[in-house]
Amino acid sequence: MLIRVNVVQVCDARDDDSSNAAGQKTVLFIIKFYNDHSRQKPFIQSSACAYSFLYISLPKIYHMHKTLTACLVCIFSCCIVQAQTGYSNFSQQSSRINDLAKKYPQFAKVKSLTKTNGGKDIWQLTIGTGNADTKPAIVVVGGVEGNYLIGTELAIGFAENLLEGSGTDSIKTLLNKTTFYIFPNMSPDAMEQYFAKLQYERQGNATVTDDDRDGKTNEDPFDDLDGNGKITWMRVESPVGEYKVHPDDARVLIKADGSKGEKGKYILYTEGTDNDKDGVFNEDGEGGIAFNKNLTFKHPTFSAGAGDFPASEKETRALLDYLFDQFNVYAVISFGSNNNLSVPYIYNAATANQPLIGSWLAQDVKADSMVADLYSKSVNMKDAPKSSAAGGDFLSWAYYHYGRYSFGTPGWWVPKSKPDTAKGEKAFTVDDATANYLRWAAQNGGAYFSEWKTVQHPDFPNQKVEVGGVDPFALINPPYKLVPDLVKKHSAFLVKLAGYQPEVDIINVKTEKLGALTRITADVINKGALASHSKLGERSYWVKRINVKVNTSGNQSIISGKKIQTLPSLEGYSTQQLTWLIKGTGKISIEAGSPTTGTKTIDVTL
Ligand SMILES: [Ca+2]
Ligand SMILES: [Ca+2]
Ligand SMILES: [Ca+2]
Ligand SMILES: [Ca+2]
Repeated sequence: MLIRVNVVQVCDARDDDSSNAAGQKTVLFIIKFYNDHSRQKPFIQSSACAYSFLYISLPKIYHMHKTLTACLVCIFSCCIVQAQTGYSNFSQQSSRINDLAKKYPQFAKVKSLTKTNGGKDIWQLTIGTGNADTKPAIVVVGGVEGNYLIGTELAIGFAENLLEGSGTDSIKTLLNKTTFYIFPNMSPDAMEQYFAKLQYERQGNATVTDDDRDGKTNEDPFDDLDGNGKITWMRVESPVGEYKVHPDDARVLIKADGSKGEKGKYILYTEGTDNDKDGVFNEDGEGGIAFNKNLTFKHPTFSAGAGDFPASEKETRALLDYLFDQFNVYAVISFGSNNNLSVPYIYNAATANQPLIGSWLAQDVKADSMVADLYSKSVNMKDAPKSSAAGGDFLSWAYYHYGRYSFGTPGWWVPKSKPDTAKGEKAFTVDDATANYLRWAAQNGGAYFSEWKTVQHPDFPNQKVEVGGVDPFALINPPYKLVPDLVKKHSAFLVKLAGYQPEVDIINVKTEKLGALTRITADVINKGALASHSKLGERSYWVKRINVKVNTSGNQSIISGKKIQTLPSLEGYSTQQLTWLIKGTGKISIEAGSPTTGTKTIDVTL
């Protein structure tokens, strides 16, 4: 807990303070209470409690300590303290999510989509106004992988930021136009391993699996050989080792390059023993099916963590069932290892034109680079690691099988460190992610690293075995103090992305009298930067096109032109001209719209 006391002003003695002699100076203090150093807003919600104004005359300032103490005791006794000093565990996440729905009932609704096999709720937050399901929508998904805690923080933090701003006109206008469906954590079973007694990076849920198909389940988990509560690495000295020490940092191992005549010294394993003596280490521990391997596009069937068939898991199934019913979704943002925001896709004609489309279509690649540009400007982070979707992943599903614009980012990565010349550091001779992390972390508050320590290992009785290395989670999750700023930047990005929303309008309406007939010409326009739907979506039943309808009545009839027609994907800021010949008199109406663009209706007098 941080208590901040601000001296606001030094002023003349208060008129009503009879104890102050005229001409004495008085100091006005404001006391604010913060959950921790990284939170930007005081946690005390009630304005009566949030600020305590103390007028203390200068001669009495020696009493200040006593007065402040009395005031603090008074405030503590009437407030509930919620400590938030690091990443939220599942129960804290659940409270944060449900609190939003309680605090902002006019904007936010929460429901549990399903429960995982581990008994944890998959929360859904819907943020919007009125009939939210009828407005164009953005989906935000966190916890795509259980070890990316930052993604869940970004998703919940976005909801919090958005709702905290819901009193402002700009956010009110946004929520009148756009709905956000937020699924903060798709991997709660796996994520809890961060908070468990034994900490290791886990992606699989609580479903029990036989990962190596030897007929036994969970028979060879990790083992904490050095007893530090974390699973790190284990290096075994061996003449046939593949790894050697990094030339610039002895704590780091890199692969020896045999083609350059380099010799390795170590075999590298994850920390543990071969419990079932099958020659493989830690091949089947707790942690079943990973959400990000359990989806339908290029499902990696038969690989560990993928599930026996796509969408085999309750959480996967529930999310897909829900989203397929939401025709109003035009973009899906996911926070996980797969990245097309800081490293946009490049068009590949050969794979894009295969019968089974294997890469983004040309028009959609353009949209990706436009949104990636917006992302880079919003978050201002460089040197993103390259990542490729491995199949069964959510980023691919949302584009190839759901037909929507799908954008993903890890949300954070270790920045490229610079050598500290004052300490005599030089640029690395070999680029390596771990060496870069250790240098960056040393300059930014300290590294999460366990020094290499020799252990007696039952599987290597006559060899030197050491346990150590970078701690789990450190390379992909920032120190928590950086989270609030990342949340702010990602929230700004999401709000700006909503500004790219496709929006249909009907303009340039002209009527010409041709005897008993009237020729009507009108432009259907997309006023948004994104197309009315993705180009790929044109092929999907689950994506609805812009529908243009002419409503006639009485003696009116349509002589030429279509009463109802659907338009192909209407590019951002583009128009399509339509024309009709109508017989009769009076008024007709023309309606154009789709779930992702909203609907516009105009009346035309014949
Ligand atoms: Ca097994
Ligand atoms: Ca085994
Ligand atoms: Ca350990
Ligand atoms: Ca084994």
